[in-house]
Amino acid sequence: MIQTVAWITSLIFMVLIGIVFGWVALNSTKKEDYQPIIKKWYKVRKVYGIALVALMVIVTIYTLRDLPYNEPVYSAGVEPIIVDAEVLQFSWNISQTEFEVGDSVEFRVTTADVTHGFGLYDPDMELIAQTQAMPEYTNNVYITFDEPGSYEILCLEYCGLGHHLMIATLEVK
Ligand SMILES: [Cu+2]
Repeated sequence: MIQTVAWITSLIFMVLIGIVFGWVALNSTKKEDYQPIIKKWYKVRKVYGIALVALMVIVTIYTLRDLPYNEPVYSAGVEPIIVDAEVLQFSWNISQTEFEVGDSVEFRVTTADVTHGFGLYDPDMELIAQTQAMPEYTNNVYITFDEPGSYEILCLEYCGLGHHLMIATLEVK
């Protein structure tokens, strides 16, 4: 959803900028007294600048208030199932791989050797959660399974020759 909005917004702004550039190019050969035009457009620029700063402040406040992003996505009071996910070149060691729809899970991700990437994919192979698997450090990933099927965990960081073999499957019934 947010990607679609960003994509459409970018497209609209690209078209607008294109129109302005075209307009300037087409009108650049006309000889005119520029003083009144300059005055008028300086005013427009000032209003545009202030509006842009105001918009940036609002968007910044709105998007930063959810920080830190790594908060549990399930409601408060829910006891998650703790799942240890330890990585080792080139396999996953997941303490539990079968779940039920509605289960809230907290993955505790770490690695016994080099850095890996923990990427959780839903049955449509869309990435729904990810974190870094780091030596001597545990990163938590929170997820609620709301759809049955086979979920896959893939390594998102190239970690050696067997990197592509690092696939673990979770079953959600
Ligand atoms: Cu890896």
